[in-house]
Amino acid sequence: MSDDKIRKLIKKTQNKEIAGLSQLLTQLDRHGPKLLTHKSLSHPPHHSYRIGITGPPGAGKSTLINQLITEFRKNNLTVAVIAIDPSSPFSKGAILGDRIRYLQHYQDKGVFIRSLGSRGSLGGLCASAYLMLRALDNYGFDITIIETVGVGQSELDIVHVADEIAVVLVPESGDSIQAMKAGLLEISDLYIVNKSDRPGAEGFINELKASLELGLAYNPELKKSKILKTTATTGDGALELAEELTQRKQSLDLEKLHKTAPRLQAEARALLKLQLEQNILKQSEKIKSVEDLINLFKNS
Ligand SMILES: Nc1nc2c(ncn2[C@@H]2O[C@H](COP(=O)(O)OP(=O)(O)OP(=O)(O)O)[C@@H](O)[C@H]2O)c(=O)[nH]1
Ligand SMILES: [Mg+2]
Repeated sequence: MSDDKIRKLIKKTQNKEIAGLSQLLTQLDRHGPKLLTHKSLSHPPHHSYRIGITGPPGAGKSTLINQLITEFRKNNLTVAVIAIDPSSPFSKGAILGDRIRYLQHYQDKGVFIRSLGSRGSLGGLCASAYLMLRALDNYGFDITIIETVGVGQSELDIVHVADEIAVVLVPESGDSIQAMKAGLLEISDLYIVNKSDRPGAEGFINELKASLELGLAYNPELKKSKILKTTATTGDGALELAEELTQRKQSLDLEKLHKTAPRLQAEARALLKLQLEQNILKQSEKIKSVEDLINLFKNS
């Protein structure tokens, strides 16, 4: 696609045409980081408040995000959601499940929802996610929510993308210990104890508080994070969560934050990995015989 056509898509996106945004995302997926030469993509005109929602599988992240969207929309804030699915055989089901979960918002022009596979990203967030964030900033969403499954070190790149990170936990035995192991406690700005309709919620919150205090005693550099209680299925606690997040936004300089070196470096890593993977694929496809294979490495 010519530069001129890309410029037109960017213009459409900035005019808040969803069709333009969708086409721009397709082009970003096709042409990748090359398109960063377009000034609107390298220096977006707007900076969306990026909220990372992470936590163990099945903690209720998507259900909670659905409720959060409702709360933000009441205040006329526009919301984009990027749900990053780990590339498991189940992820297709998860995407379908999310479609159903978010159904009530699909007709709403102020809401944009996309699921992304984390496939091919060698851990960490994929290149598409970073490019998508730049496109969303051109559209001018007030808020972008990024859902990731916090299952291990490889997912912790969320820390270089989100302005605020909420870790969702549930009152099931060992969950806080699991979170600690996965490194979630180090990155969390806010804890959400979801499924608080379940027995043991209060006990779990006390346990979590104790773990956090213990963690702080060992490492005073850890953030002092607030704990909020929600029941995503009924929406209990969603208003308080939305208010807390909106309030935190006030003190942030989003543009400055989005341009800090660690953020740009994480983006560079993802984009470089993508290029490398494409290169590997291109070279490997040329191999048709053992001789080709030998020749490939003769000079290395
Ligand atoms: N009892 C109860 N169930 C809940 C609550 N929140 C979510 N659930 C249920 O928990 C299940 C998982 O919810 P999801 O929102 O898909 O969880 P998730 O964290 O997005 O899951 P993955 O994206 O697959 O990691 C669903 O069956 C929800 O209906 C809650 O507050 N209470
Ligand atoms: Mg989910």
